[in-house]
Amino acid sequence: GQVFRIEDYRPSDYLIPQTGLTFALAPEETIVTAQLEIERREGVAPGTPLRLEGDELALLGVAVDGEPLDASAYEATSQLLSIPRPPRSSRFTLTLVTKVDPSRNSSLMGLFRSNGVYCTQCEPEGFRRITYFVDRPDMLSVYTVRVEAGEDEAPILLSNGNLVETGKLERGRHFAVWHDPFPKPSYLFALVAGDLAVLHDEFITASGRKVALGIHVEHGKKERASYAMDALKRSMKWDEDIFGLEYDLDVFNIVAVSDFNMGAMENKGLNVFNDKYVLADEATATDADFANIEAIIAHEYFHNWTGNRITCRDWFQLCLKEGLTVFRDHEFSADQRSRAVKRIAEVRTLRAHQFPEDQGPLAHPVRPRRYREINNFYTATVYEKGSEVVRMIRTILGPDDFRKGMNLYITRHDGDAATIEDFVKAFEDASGKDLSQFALWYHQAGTPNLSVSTAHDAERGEFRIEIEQSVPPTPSESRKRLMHIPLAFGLVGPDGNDMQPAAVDGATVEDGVIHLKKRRHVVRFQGVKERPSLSLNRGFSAPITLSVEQKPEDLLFLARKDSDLVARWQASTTLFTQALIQGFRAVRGQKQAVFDDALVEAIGEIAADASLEPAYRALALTLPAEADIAREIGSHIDPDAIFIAREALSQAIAQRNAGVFATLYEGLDGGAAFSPDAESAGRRALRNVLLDYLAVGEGAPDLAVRQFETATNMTDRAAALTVLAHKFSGHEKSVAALASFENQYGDDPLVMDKWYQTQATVPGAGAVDLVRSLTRHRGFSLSNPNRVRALIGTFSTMNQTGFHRADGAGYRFFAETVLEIEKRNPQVAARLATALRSWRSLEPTRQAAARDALLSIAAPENLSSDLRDIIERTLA
Ligand code: B3K
Ligand code: ZN
Repeated sequence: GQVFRIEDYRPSDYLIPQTGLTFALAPEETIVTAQLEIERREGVAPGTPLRLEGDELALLGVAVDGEPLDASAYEATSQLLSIPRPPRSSRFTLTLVTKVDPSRNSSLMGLFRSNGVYCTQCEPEGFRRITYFVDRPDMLSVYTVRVEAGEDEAPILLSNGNLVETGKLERGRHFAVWHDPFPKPSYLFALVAGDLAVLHDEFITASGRKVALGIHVEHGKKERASYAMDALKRSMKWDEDIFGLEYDLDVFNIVAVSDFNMGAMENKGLNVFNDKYVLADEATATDADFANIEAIIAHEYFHNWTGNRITCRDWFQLCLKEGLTVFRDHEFSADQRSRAVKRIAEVRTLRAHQFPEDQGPLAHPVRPRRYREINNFYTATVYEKGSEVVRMIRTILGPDDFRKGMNLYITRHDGDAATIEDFVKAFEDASGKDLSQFALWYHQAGTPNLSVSTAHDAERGEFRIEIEQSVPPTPSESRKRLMHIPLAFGLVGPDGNDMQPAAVDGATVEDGVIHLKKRRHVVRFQGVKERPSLSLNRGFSAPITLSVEQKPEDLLFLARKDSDLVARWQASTTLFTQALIQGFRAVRGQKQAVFDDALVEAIGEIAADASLEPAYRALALTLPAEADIAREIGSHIDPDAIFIAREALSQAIAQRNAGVFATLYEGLDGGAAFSPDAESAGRRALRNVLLDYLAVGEGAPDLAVRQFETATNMTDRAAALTVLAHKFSGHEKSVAALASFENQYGDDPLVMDKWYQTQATVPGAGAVDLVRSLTRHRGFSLSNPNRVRALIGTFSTMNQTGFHRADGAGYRFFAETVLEIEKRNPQVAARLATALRSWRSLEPTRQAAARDALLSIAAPENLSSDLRDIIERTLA
């Protein structure tokens, strides 16, 4: 396939200041008439050939300035329309008529139908599946869109911007005309038409603009959209309060559809959502669902400024809108919930998704320089690491200069298609700081490692920290440059309070942050009589790994006392990880895994520490996932041994603390009316972690059975089901719970996804057959991305013992299924295939089996560019 390179960017020869579109919607044959006002860019020679991109298009007609074009005057394939000798005038009108088939569009890019609703997805290159266009993000155009459809089939007709006209047509059809006054790239175009229920509300902006809000969902589901509506209004207010950014149209619509390749899409004034991230009530959604809805509603809304008003010059700049907008939604959730708990959740996500990407064959810089298939670059690196980079800019500048930089970026670039260089420059100009070394975070792939050692000289009252940075090599970047890493830290004294000594190397230390810029730094602190416990990377100030020798008693101390909750959580996680790695080694050596009493006891103390919020305690009690342990071990991974070690630690903790846990569990009993707020969710989270620990020993399933049967919300019910299905797989009580769940929710696909997920993660060799049989379940379909992700995605990423079966059966099933999905939806298949990216870390037998599976996915000759790109890079 073709490789796109950032250095090949050049402005297009022609601009399209105005775009008129008319859609005559019909399920199998939709006719699109595009009227493009074309303008030759200044300095471009008259008559320069015009080339427009297409994708699987059928062209019915072309006219220039109203005159039909002779077939010899243009060349059209399904992928390209080229006019070798366009008018020499500086402006002309190009009219194009194309035909598309929304019903047979299973790729869910361009115009498709989901449960009978017409819907579009254009980012990044879906608009060219609707009409020929200069389909690139720097081609800003003002859109006027006329939508025509049958009144019965589609009473609701939506597009971007404001509604300007509606009316009736012949033969039971009607139309609506929408005009969006803000010039936008084609990837932000959207159209929705269908029979949907609407939840209405309104928002008055800070300057008094009245905005009509609408959330469109399937009939019968309006009530389930009220949490999303509430989250939307809170997002609108928050962006005004925190960033001074107001909404700019008279209407803001959200539509929920059930077939969608991703979470949601920020089309101007018309966000389209995967219904999973809109619909929620206590009976059908978990606390995690509520939190995701709040975050994604906010994320898409925030794009109105960071993405839409200021968009990307080219797709290499994707992190310009995504990293920044993730940062903004993280801050929003932190303000709405518990900041520390939110931050810990972010760290866990980053480590689980971005670190393995950055440390494997698919590693790429936050701003890549090359791609073959842009769809494969909507990655954890671009999104989550991209957000971490923005967070570090704030750490380096401080909140005031950061805000000044944001203001400057927005006033300077409103209406532009901008670059990362523009973004960084705004912060440099606003603060007077030089960010040139820092900008490497955008350009250099790989997770930096800091190797840290300390020494304390009691006599001289000196504490010394020595830090050395390194960045491991990544594909096509073997030599790395030194980075600017802001490392927040604290010296915790014996009383648990932070010491306040002066640093001798003052140049590198500022407000509790060491600014590492060289390979090696030595920082000396004076007046330190007693040896402190060193708290590092507080608040997770930099997305790095640490190699540091810390005494277990120091870590235990930090796990109890560190005033920074993120670092405190990190201390208990590090202790768990070390214990689990030792346990893993013991299991591999045919020995019994044994664990330190002090650790096992400390966990009981943390669980019962009422000074800590329950949500924090839930996190501190949660053992690292099997995949986390595998990542820390790094190579020769044997998932079965990891599983055994983890179970052993879990049981040791459960046995030692059974009494405390049981008392706590009963004391946390909800009772009160359900509320999705963070505090209540935290109590449920702690209670459900305890439930998991309590499911051992005599009468083990009973507590889970009781919770399953008496639960008054989905969080508690699903948690109990998971304990039963995972710990008592095959047990009559587990089988009964699964059957009862299916019986109750069989007609609710979003709830059934939880049922698929729970079974996809049943540990052990039996999972492959179970998952295979579930692909034939009446509610399952390989064409629906949510179903595929719930069953196949979950199995391949969350079921370490089932997927990584030593005989390779998990991989073979996976390869077959990926190829089946690819026939329908290449993007979803390509995303799924990344589950094998860490295959080289496996022990040799599994490694060979995984490689065979990858080769079998690569075998078909007509593989999509999406899947081929992933597989080739994974095998390279
Ligand atoms: N911008 C979209 C993602 C589009 C993905 C295309 N493969 C959603 C978001 O990040 O807000
Ligand atoms: Zn986004």
